[in-house]
Amino acid sequence: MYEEMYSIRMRAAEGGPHEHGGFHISGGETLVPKDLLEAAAKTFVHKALNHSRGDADFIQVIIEKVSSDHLVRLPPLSVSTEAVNSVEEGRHRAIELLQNFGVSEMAIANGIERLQNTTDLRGAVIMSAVGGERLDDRGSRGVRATRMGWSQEGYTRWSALYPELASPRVAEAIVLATKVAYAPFIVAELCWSDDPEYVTGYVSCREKGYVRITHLKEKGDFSGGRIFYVSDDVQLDQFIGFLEQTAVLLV
Ligand code: WAQ
Ligand code: MG
Repeated sequence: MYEEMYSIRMRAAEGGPHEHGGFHISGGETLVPKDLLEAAAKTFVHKALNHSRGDADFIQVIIEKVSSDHLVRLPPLSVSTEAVNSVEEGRHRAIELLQNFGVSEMAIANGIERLQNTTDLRGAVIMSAVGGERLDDRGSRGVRATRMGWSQEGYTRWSALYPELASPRVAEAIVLATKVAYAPFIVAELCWSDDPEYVTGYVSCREKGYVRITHLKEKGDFSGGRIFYVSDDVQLDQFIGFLEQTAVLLV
């Protein structure tokens, strides 16, 4: 049978915990077997303490065992990269792609505007892919997908296929985008990092895969986040329950 897996997640803030007004610095989550748990915790603490968004003074790491009967195994989304020369061109491309993925013009405009004007979002904003209104009530906490990671074999295979992409940042983003793409009611996702030095973002959906766009914001900009576009028949408790509770391993 499969090994027991552990979910590990981290969040870090400066100026106290997020819920007491601390500024969001960094977060992360993965799913690992017991023998890799200590190394994963160390990696997350290192990530929190060495971050371009600031100097964390609150770091929380939570570890939970995941029952292996509840583990869903998924293949990673296919990856492509669109090289663009400016933020304007990148956003234009994001708009075209998201329209093609089934998101309305209004919802795309609202999503981009939301990310552009947000510098302190910990999770994702859930937005109607039709009307473009925000559907969750989580404020700057947002909705975080958790309990997901790579299997060791899966990551080895994937990183051999895409050696130029094999960084922790891209690997984590592929896990997240893949889990989200398999959620019930999802239409598409839009993301760019809130880290000021990282300007590549992506749009994704199950059918068309993970499409990287090399400029979605200017260097030095602290704005960023994620928009999960959902269909209008969404049952939010089911959608959020999948993101937070269902354990997903990429193979
Ligand atoms: N669930 C939901 N939203 C999340 C999660 C999560 N587990 N983790 C992060 N977010 C949201 C949150 O609003 C963050 O502020 C925002 O996403 C950005 O997170 O080259 O580095 O970890 O292919 O800064 C994408 C492109 C990089 C990678 C994304 O995001 C590539 C990135 P960050
Ligand atoms: Mg970040």
